[in-house]
Amino acid sequence: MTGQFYVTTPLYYITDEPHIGTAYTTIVADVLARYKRLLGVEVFFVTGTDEHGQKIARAAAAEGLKPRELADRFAPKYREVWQSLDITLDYFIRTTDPAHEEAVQAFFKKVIEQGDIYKAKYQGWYCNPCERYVSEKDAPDHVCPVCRRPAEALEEENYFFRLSKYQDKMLSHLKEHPDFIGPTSRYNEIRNRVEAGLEDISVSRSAFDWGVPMPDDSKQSIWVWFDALINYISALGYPKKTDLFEKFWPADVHLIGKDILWFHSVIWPCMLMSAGIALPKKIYAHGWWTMNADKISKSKGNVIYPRDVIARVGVDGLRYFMMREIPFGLDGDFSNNALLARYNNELGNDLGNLLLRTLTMIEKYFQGRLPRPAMESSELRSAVEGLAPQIEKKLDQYQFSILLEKIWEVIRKVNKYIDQEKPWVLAKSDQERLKTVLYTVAESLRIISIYLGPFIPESASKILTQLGLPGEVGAGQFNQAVVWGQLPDGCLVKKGAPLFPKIE
Ligand code: ME8
Repeated sequence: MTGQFYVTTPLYYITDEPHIGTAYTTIVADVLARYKRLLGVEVFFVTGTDEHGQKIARAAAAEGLKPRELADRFAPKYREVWQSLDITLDYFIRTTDPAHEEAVQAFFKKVIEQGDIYKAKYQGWYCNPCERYVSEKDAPDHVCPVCRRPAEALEEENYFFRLSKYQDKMLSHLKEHPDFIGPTSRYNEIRNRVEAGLEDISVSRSAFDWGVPMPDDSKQSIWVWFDALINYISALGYPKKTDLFEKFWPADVHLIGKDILWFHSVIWPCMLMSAGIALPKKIYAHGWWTMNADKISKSKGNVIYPRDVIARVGVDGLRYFMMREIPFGLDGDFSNNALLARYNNELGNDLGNLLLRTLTMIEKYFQGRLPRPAMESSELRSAVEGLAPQIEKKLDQYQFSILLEKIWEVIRKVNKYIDQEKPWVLAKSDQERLKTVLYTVAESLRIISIYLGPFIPESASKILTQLGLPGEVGAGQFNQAVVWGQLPDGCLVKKGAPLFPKIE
């Protein structure tokens, strides 16, 4: 193993089961985690559920349930859906886990010890769906600047966190680490806001008790965001000095949606500075999946559930579409036409049919046993080999859609090679050349399926088994597995059902 990689998703609110928006962040994290493991990096991948706060308390009351009952209904749904999407998470955390609640209190005590907590009156506005305080300055119209819903008037005696104390330190950190926030447009946005000044924030609520109690004041509960952010270290065992913590903190990347960037890129780092803990290396904020330009979210009533998409295009159809359709960082529409076009054309025609026709020819011309010709180089071989060094680079730049585009350029080259070489003509005229051509195609497919494994794991594994190989490439095996020429002589292929049957 070389190196470590700690990747997290937000902890999702348990007011509903996962939808394609929350699935998106989780799939991206999974793609990264799978690639890093293949490259021999030791990975810790954490996701989970955010279960405290007024939003959950109200959602539970609306259903005649206790908040805990609502949480217990939906938290297992998250696990189930992640499993159905082939998510290879290492740890699932719930903010109601006793160990997490203890970690929150321990962290809060540390911040108190630094003199960073004081009691004062909060008089202002609060957005319940976002669980955020909305200041008069940011929203003179009292409409939440993020979700555009009316905020509620709030007047409470609360505990405040001295965010303002960390303004200079935060700004220096941003200046010294231009890669701290991605994409760059978001970095600039946050830097401008920090330059404009940080104000202290209320970090407790007194109006309801569904939260972690404040140390030494059980009438107040800790604000749900202050509580939930701490998961990124409690998942590693904080406040205990565990091996996991030593190994994986600071996190390599917190993957989030752009709606919650401020919490992650300013509030969380300032909390960590106060507690004397190192800052995460990177926060990457992606865009929103929209429907007719409206953000997909439960409260907008335009939710799409993964299972409904899976029923049509399969798990890999969904994973591929989400990773390919929009450049990471930007918004994009989840359109049915685009989904079907990518499924039928790219997965079905370009890749699925390529496998099918290759195996059909190997069965027809060589009774299914692919002979290995003398190794020769070709333009196609160079194109396939040329992708390998780009993978890590594009991943580290979060350019998933560009990477897939590049892989597809090569897949199209394989198809073109077959059309140009015409194995059906060679079968009558040149057996030696036929061997070389079919081996070149099959070997290209083998290597391409390894490149695609993290994106479409089930299908990639099926390609390998249909080529007569073990379906898995082990951790750390990537560089060795993509070396050209490893399909053995006489390899017995096993044609299966089409990988991506056409959808009308
Ligand atoms: O914000 N498009 O939880 P949440 C893309 N509990 N991504 C989307 C999306 C969409 N339409 N809708 C949701 C919370 N997401 C807090 C987080 S973390 C310590 C606490 C994704 O259930 C995106 O990653 O509202 C967004 O940041 C997250 O779901 C919000 O999930």
